[in-house]
Amino acid sequence: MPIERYAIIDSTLREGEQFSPAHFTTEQKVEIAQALDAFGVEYIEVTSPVASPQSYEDCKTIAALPLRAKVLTHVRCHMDDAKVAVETCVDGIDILFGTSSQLREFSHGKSVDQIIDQAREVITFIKDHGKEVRFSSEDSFRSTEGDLLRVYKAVAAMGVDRVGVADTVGIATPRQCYALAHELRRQVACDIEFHGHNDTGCAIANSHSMLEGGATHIDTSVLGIGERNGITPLGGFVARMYADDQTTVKSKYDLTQLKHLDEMIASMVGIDIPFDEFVTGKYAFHHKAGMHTKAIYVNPNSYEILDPADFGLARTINIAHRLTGYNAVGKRAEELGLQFGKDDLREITKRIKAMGDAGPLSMDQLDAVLRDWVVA
Ligand code: HCA
Ligand code: CU
Repeated sequence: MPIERYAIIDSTLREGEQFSPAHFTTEQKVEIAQALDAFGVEYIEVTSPVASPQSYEDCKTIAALPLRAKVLTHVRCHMDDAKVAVETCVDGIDILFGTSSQLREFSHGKSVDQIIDQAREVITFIKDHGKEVRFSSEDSFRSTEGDLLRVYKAVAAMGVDRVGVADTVGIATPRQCYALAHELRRQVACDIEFHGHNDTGCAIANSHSMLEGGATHIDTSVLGIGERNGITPLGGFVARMYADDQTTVKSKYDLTQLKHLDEMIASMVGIDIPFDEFVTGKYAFHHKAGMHTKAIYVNPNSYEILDPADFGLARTINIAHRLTGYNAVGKRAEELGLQFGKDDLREITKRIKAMGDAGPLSMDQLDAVLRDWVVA
């Protein structure tokens, strides 16, 4: 069954700022917010206004931009923070409290009842100011399920718009995510958000499993940037959802903006787009082995579940190497306006493979073999 109802909360301007080399100027933050809005994310989350004086100003600046996306800020579940957050004119406030035994013992030292009481005061205050409110439990997967559900049920009854599950340390598996979302879906009527770190490479799968279990909102960041190695990457998440149901994805988001977003963030934080980045990695649409290229010529869908054209990109068929095939070589000959019989083409392919065995080949070398064959 396709998942139709979901929204993206992009946190490049909050979690992404926690990426070690990230430092966005106000102008860059505005540019990022506008680019995310052009892509079509439903929400943009920005750094807490209490983080620093400039963060306060930037939060107000982003909240005042004419965007389709709703702007959220992210604060601790604390009245001091909530008071500043409502001053910034954001559409909603994401509040965070740790429920795991580690955080209860080593961080804030509060009992579950105290957490609920504190949450009540903060949630009531934010709602009285007419803002959307989400309550999230930091390090959800190392909290005992009983404590976690008690807190979620209590805040749901207080009228939060969303409860948030946070895999703060990237420890969760897709099965655990599905199970928790499924249970939560039975226990609360409000929306359910998931924020997943990628320490063991499960962030996209976990996000997808949460949606399958009944979650409604997924946190992402461009290229996945965030604390440590980051969270669910926007491009990878969108690729996953496209593979499920491309009609919905194409109607929600302008996929042709993805490359620009990835390039912009990579350049702002001073990194290259990783070679294996979803959709925008340099080789994401390269085809090489003869068996693959043969089928791709007939029907690209045979080895592509993402159509590069939908992302404003093009495929590359790499034929100059020893794994090449007769069909690919024939296609190249056609492109060069050269005609060969089957036997000749087989011989030419053999020659190319032998040359490829000796070392890497260039397209020019391959073309030269084809051209010289006519002369010979
Ligand atoms: C952190 C906070 C957070 C918050 C997630 C959320 C996390 O930096 O520890 O509000 O849902 O990963 O828990 O990013
Ligand atoms: Cu996080």
